[in-house]
Amino acid sequence: MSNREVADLLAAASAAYKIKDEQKNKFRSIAYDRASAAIEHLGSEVKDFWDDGKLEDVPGIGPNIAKHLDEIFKTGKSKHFNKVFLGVPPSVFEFLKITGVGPKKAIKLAKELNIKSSKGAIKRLSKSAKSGKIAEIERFGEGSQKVIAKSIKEHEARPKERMLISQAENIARDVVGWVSENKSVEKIEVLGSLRRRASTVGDIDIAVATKNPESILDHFIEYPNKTRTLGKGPHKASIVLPNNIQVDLMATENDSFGSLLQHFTGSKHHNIALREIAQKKGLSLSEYGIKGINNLKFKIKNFKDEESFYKSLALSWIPPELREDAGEIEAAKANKLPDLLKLSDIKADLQIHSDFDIETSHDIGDSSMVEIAKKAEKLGYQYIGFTEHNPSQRGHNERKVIELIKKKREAINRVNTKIKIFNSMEVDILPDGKLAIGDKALGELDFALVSIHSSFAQSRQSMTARVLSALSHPKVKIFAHPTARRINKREGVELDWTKIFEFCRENNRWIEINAEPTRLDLPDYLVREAVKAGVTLTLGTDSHHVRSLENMRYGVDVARRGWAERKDIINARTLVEFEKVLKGGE
Ligand code: DGT
Ligand code: CA
Ligand code: CA
Ligand code: ZN
Repeated sequence: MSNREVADLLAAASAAYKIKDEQKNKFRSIAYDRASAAIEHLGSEVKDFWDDGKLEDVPGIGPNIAKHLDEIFKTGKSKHFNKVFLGVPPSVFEFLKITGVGPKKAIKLAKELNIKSSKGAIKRLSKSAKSGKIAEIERFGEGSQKVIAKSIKEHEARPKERMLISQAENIARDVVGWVSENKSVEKIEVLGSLRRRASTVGDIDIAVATKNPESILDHFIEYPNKTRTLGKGPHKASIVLPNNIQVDLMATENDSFGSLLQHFTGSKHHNIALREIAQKKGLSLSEYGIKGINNLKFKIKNFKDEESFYKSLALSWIPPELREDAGEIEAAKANKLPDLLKLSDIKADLQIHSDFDIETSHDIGDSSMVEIAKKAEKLGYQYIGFTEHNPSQRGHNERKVIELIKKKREAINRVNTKIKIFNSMEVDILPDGKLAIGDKALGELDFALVSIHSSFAQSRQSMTARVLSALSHPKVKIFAHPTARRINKREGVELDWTKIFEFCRENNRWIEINAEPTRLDLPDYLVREAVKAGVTLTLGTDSHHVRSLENMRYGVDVARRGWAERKDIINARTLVEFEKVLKGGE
């Protein structure tokens, strides 16, 4: 069960309590809401806490809720929750997804409109709004019906899947280009999760500084690729693009642009935490600035830039990647923010597949060693590793594998380049933890990457043993795309990260942040844990084409979101330093 699913379950339980007896269940439902928010907000998987027997360490989860979750994780079912939901029509939990519909309204809608099943519940609700049936319900009226109809439209417009950061970037670039054609744009920035460089993006948020918001918004909603306009007010408009991708645009005067930037960069949780700090100082925060809560004479304070905004709350400026309310505010207060890794720190790409025919059963790259080396020089790298997949097991005995590795080394030697090229290989971790090539063949490599490409569904325990066994070979230095997730396609494997991290730290193995936008693996929240555990990481683009070497920046984004500094990254070291570590010195 993912954090999202657990959080939804707890929120649904809270709603069910409210529906049954709000007065009597007041504190229960507060506890469930709190636990739901805590889990939604949690940096790591709640199931991992459970695996370690530490559910109660999650702030917001008390012994009672922990007991009920334990039953669910153990058996997949829960008597307790079944009882809580008993008598509440399943449609209610669908209705709760509509903005502005709380538990009371949801149950009333279900009863009065006689919609009980969750299947098609929202479609039927939408029909009722259209035929005027919602307005007829006591205490709803025309106004309420209109609001619900609008919220349903927004709900249905939401994309089913979140965008990859690379897709969101491309779309945002095009919209920014269009909006910038308007002469009254003074500044324009992309905000929200895209500015925080999150690995996936729900919708795109853009802010414009201008003296003429109206002209900007009028121009924005004429964006040629839009399918429809969701709404337009004096300072904000939203449009929808193909595939239900939403773009929000906010426009404001230049002298309050800093407040706007800060507010719509989020995250929501970061902003909520800041608001609490402001409240303690008797101030209130909004996208327009800061003002006194009880003092009407205290004029709203605008901020031209974010530095002055954060300074007014006695905080140092916080890099957007860290704004998740995961300790960054405390660190900013104490002036102890990390000195985050930068793209310019990267001196190598340690996962690249060239077109050298290694006779693998997996895919090979499209670009030649020469093209790739040239590109790497352009990127300012000092060294790279060619990491084609191992030769297929069928038809290659060890002697043949060794021949191929030697042939590849000769090909590398023929490349005329200033940079150092390592003869490496991405070797499959077989289901039993053995490697797909033998010891002697491994001995021919400068170092090996290992990764999981099959049997993803093993239990946490056997998967952990499998990976540790693979990492034990002395030539193996890198654990590549360690969760093996494919964003929106495949969940990651289950591993005991504490054990993996400990092994890697003790034995000088490096965990990869795979920079391919469909992977971004290790995920940011695990990067944070790895860094805390003192593990050294490596960045690789997993390029199969020379142009993908540019994807390194997405890996840097993930590293930064995981609070990684230059010292945490092996390929941020110079070639001399890297070779020293490779030979076993540190
Ligand atoms: P996304 O679009 O799901 O990838 O994530 P965001 O973070 O871009 O979220 P979005 O587009 O809903 O809102 C952009 C920012 O606006 C968000 O990060 C913080 C701010 N914001 C939105 N809703 C709220 C809210 O209810 N309270 C506060 N304090 N801030 C909000
Ligand atoms: Ca957004
Ligand atoms: Ca938005
Ligand atoms: Zn791979």
